Amino acid sequence: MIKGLVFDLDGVITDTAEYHYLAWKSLAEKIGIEIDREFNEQLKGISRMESLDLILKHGNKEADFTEAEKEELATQKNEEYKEYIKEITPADLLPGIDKLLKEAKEKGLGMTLASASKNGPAIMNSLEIMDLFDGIVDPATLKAGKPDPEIFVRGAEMLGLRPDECVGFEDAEAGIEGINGAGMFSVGVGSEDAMQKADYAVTSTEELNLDTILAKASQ
Ligand code: B16
Ligand code: MG
Repeated sequence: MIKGLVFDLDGVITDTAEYHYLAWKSLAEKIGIEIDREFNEQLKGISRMESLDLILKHGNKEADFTEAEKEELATQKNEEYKEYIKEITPADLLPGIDKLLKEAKEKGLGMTLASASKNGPAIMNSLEIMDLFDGIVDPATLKAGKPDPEIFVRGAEMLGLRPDECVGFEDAEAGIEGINGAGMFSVGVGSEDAMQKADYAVTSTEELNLDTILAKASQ
């Protein structure tokens, strides 16, 4: 029986994925690297430093920066990103998410956040949904990021549940792999192509219906 929901943040609860893209694009331009939306798909769900490494590789500049310089570049990106997320309000919840979270709460389901983002708590507060959640997995405490299942296993543990008693929501391929690896039922939000490995997939958050999801996960 499903007793808990474990959520990704960027691209599922709110569209900060677009802000990450804009901030990385402007950072990449400063160091002479061009990135586009297709390339950006790979950056979804992975940590800030791993994202920077992929961008440097993409521009054949992996050997051009010291660790300290890379830290500085990642900080610059995060400063720009933080300017974008300052403006977030509850109106930035993706369509259907408010309803889904409230219905889940009414049904007594536990809910945790499994986001790779260190900005997760600030964003959850701006969205005013923190009181619906039972906890946030701190990504700084993980041994391995997505696609490793660890963050999802920890999200279930926080609820005192086994992964197979939870449903995980993701918009990134790396995230779906993590949910599946945890032995949790995976719900994907995104293109059919990107969400191929999801147990159940929709193209937009608007289509997420709690009863349908619970029925599919219990089959
Ligand atoms: P930050 P999610 C992830 O969040 C993003 O998808 C990914 O693009 C980003 O690099 C990562 O968070 C780290 O974010 O720089 O704010 O710590 O999709 O796991 O909610
Ligand atoms: Mg995401």
